[in-house]
Amino acid sequence: MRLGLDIRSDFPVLAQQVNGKPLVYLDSGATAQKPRQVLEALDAYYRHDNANVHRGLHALSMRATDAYEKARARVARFINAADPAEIVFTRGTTESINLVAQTWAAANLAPGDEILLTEMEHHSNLVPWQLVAARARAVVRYLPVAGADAEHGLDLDRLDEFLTPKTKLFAFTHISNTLGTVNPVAELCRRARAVGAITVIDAAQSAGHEPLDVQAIGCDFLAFSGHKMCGPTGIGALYGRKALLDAMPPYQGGGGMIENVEFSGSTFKPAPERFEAGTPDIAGAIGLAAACDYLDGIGRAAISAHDHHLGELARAALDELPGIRVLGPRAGSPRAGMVSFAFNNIHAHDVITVADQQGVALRGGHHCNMPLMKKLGLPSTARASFYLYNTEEEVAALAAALRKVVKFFG
Ligand code: 7TS
Repeated sequence: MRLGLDIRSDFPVLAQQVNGKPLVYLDSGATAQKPRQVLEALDAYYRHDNANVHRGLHALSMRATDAYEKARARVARFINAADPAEIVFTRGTTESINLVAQTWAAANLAPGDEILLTEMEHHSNLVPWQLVAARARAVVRYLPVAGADAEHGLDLDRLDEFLTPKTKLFAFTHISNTLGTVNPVAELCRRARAVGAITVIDAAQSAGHEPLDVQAIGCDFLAFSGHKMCGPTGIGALYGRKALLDAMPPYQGGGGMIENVEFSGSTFKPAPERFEAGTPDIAGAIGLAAACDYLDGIGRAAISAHDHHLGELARAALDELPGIRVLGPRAGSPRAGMVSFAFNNIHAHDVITVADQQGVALRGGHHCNMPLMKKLGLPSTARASFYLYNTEEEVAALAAALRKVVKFFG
């Protein structure tokens, strides 16, 4: 199976015109489109099996419970977790990271302890740590991104300066949603282990794009969102090593997470139920499992190669344009399937509006990376992000749309 054109018929939303032009959807970094296999799984669940889980003994409830727990096992397999109980269903990356911050970090941080992040973190892997650090009087430090004209990778030469025995937790993104940088996650986990720090990987941009094996990577926690990997919105997962999850206090209280409740107090189930208070997103979990099946049916190594190829092509095409600054790794260095760029004297919002008139969907703004954008001296950038359904022709359409931008404003 060839990616790009050959699989576009799986994605009904792509077969439309926008502003009189064929839709060129280059915003999968924000959210990915959904194949009919995922839409059908959602529809079938609601049509035939809808019931609450873990509660009823009737046939539909048992079917729903079985499908929900099978979805957990499917997600575990997707990232090669040793045990399905290491998968907590959440609303997505943001909630997964907040869960670790509110539970593991709150219970384990003492005044003066350090949390290490990097300068390329999305706000959802930054603000939760600031909140918990303020409460615990812990210190947040940031591993720098190498200077503006360098490769836009992490400054690994300085890692020893930042990752020390004071570091209790090191949280970092696998792929930067602004720069497209791919970080060496296994190496970062190994270095963190050497100083006794817990690791949290933000896999929002990588889970649906790269082969992921949490055991080989050696992380303690890993967070991702279903909607960025062809699954539904409102569902995601937190992977956590079982021993760590079982030692963490609950996140939210409610039905489904308790063992026994007295007026005087309650006891809690082990992980993962302990962290899933209330009725979960049952359909979402089933849809996420269908997305895992879909992506693994194609193969994430093939998806990754396809994305990277389009990212490289886009970078080369953009480099030809006058007055443009392209962020991220230089040609030849690992680059995920996305390119952020800024024109001198043309605001990103104008770029996106003109591109939209050509049917090309881009994202613009600070990409929830405000501190990084300030460091780079840019108020905003435009970003094209690619996925398995995009084609080389769409890279050409992007370049053509941007030539129009330059002509119009230049
Ligand atoms: N981490 C990274 C690296 C991300 O790119 C995003 C979302 C998140 C965390 C948060 O994921 P959520 O599903 O919990 O919202 N990034 C983007 C983006 O680049 N454009 O829109 C959302």
